[in-house]
Amino acid sequence: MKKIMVTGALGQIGSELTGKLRGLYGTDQVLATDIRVPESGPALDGPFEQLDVTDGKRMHELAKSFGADTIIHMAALLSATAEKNPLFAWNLNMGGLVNALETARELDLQFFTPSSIGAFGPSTPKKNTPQDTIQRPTTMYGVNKVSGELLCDYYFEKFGVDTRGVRFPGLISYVTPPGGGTTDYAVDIYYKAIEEGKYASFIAEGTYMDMMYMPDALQAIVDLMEADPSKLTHRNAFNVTAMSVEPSDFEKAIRTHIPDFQLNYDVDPVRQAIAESWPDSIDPSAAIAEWGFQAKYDLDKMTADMLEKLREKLGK
Ligand code: VAH
Repeated sequence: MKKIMVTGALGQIGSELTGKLRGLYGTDQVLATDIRVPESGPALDGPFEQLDVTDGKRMHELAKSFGADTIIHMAALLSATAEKNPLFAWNLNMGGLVNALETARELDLQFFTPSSIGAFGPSTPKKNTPQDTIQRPTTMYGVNKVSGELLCDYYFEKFGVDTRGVRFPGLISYVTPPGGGTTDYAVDIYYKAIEEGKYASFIAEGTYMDMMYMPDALQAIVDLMEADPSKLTHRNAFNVTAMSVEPSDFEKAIRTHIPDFQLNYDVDPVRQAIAESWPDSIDPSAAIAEWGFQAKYDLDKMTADMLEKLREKLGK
């Protein structure tokens, strides 16, 4: 991985991943692309091109002219947004993925795209969900993720494309507010704790989901992509997680910094139903064994860092 093209580089993961990759491999070694064109911001600190990932021809041309040896495909609609417009989500999520896989095949690129705990469904074992288990998701996002996992394995087996991926849990970050996710309550809660001292969660108390702090997610992508391929039994996609938490766990952690913080509930039935269809906790042992996955942030360490960084960002 030396010359990397990133799609979805203005998204929640892509925006921070671009900066991390440029720090590791060199600013001019990372081409950031997104359908939006920023007027300013870190994406413009290095090569940037506008790209709609449903335009396969342009994607191929950009990767070729940049001289990429790797494509990291991050552009996709998240779970709640996808449920509002499922056919559009299918066309964007799957059309973009096929274009990225075809670009990787045609130009012999290493390939990464994330799957998600959303790739599991109600019939999946909910606790300590195994790496290999039943996957019958009940959301369009989940259907996209399972289809994507299978397609990425197919491109590895059939065409020898070096595809790799992880099943991300909910990701928490202070840089780019997420949009359209079911786990976004876990980001919103920190902003509102600082701004208002209270938060009404759209996910019900007692609803466990896996979560991870963004620095651990970014390191997982780099570690997997740099891993010795002979050690990989799995490829698409490894379970990774740092914690299994529910809203009141965040309340307790935030109160150690903001004692008067109040958590209330205003449950969104759509996102609650999505959350209830996902595992409570997943088993990351394959990622640990095959490429040394290791999360460094637990809930308390993440909370301290999130609140510190958000206070700086919000000027509070
Ligand atoms: C979502 N943040 O909520 C994403 C993620 C596991 C959740 O896929 O849709």
